[in-house]
Amino acid sequence: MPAPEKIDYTERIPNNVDIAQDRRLLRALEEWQPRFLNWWSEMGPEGFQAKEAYLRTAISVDSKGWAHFDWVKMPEYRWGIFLAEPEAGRAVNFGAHKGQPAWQEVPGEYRAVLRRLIVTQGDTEPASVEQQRHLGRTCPSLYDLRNLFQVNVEEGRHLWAMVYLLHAHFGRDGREEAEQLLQRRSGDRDKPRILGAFNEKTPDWLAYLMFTYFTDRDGKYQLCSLAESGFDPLARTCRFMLTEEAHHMFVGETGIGRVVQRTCELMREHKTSDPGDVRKQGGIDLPTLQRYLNFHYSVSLDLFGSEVSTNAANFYTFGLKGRFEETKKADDHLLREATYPVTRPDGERLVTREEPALTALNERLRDDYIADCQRGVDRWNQVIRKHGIDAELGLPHRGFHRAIGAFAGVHVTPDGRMVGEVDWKARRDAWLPTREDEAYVASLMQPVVEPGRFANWIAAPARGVDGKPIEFEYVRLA
Ligand code: BYC
Repeated sequence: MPAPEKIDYTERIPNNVDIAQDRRLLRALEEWQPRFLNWWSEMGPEGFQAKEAYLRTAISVDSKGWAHFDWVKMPEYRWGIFLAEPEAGRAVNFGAHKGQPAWQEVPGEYRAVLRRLIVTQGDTEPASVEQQRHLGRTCPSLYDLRNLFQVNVEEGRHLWAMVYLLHAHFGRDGREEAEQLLQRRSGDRDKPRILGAFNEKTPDWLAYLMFTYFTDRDGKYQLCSLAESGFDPLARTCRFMLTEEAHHMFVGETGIGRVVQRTCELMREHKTSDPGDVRKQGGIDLPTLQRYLNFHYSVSLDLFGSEVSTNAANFYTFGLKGRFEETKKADDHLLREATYPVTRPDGERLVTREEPALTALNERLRDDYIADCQRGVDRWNQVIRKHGIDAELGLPHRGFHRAIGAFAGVHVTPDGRMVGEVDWKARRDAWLPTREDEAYVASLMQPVVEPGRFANWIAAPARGVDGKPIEFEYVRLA
């Protein structure tokens, strides 16, 4: 039997949970595997399945060097099942079962709720691969192409992570849900993905970089909350997924940073602050960047659910989904008496009121997320300042362009004023990407595949991957 932190690659399905011991589970997963591969060949990166990419694979789940880099054709990537090491004596750390030993099996009374949470999480993973499948054809460099493929194979692995839980712990229902995860399609009218942002298009690389910054960051906060779960297999799965998620957000933060840098270089070189001039030079002007940011941030805010949610209160009280850094918080971890401030529209105004902390848990997580988003924006603004340019990017108000929760159906400006339909329509194009912006950005999406070269609209990264030079041939296209 392998040491728990080691991953066994001699198995058909690499894993560190000794699935071979459970014949039924092994058989179920081995039946699902070819269906996953069919889905991957149909919906995974278009046009690159036979190419070798320099990708990282997990070899061990301990903190020291879990990654191994090698040349891989994506369909041969060793997708598998990796859970973080078990924590001896782990307990349920919050909610009504606080203090009881963490569950190794699904508590019968929470079966349906837990399944729903796992399915919702699982559904986002293949969705993002579907959204990004066409991007390879317009990559700004081989470095970026490689990072895209790394993100895609890891989202595929995250699907495996949730499918393992469904198969191992939810019997026949779980197997049916695992099948449905391969049947739904991002943006499909009849069989859409579950959450809003995962049915939006990712039409170009700017949208993709915004997605990896803002939407993958929702992933981080949701996974952190699920990593606190009293259902131990879910907690351990999410803890390992978070190590992979960090790379996706790195791609977004440094990617947008490089776009900002290139824009500033063009502005300086051509002594201009006129967006039209930046476009003439083939760059992405700051107002367009701000509009893309506004869109991706607002659809990602929606992913946290309603401000006041009894679902969220139940997830917490049942011990299934905690707060961000639950165990670091110094309170009773029950939240029966506590309150939390929530801002919502009330008539013509936005009003902040104390709400029961339990029902305000989605909003609290959204607040943690907003503070984290701001940190990256601050870093992008430093790049702008370093170029001596008097401009700033900013996060719009939380109520801006929302479709879920209390702000759905009202209009809030980026600076947080409630306005009517007429004002909204008159200003919409200043705040959200227009058809014309999208057409312009699309016109920039010409593939650059010569090692070490980058499209004109994005700067080179500070360093390459795995200590390799920037001009390394990260994907072998020949
Ligand atoms: N779109 O009480 P409410 C990631 C539904 S991203 C459509 O407001 P609740 C990744 C909701 O399902 C992280 N529907 O919300 C990133 C509910 O329906 P039911 C993904 C929505 O339940 C990049 C109803 O509205 N993980 O990993 O407290 C690349 C009322 O719900 C939306 C998770 O989301 C929406 N935006 O919270 C790859 C974690 N929002 O049940 C991957 C698991 C709400 O009444 N999911 N609804 O039919 C959850 O924790 C919760 O389901 C949510 C919603 C936070 C999403």
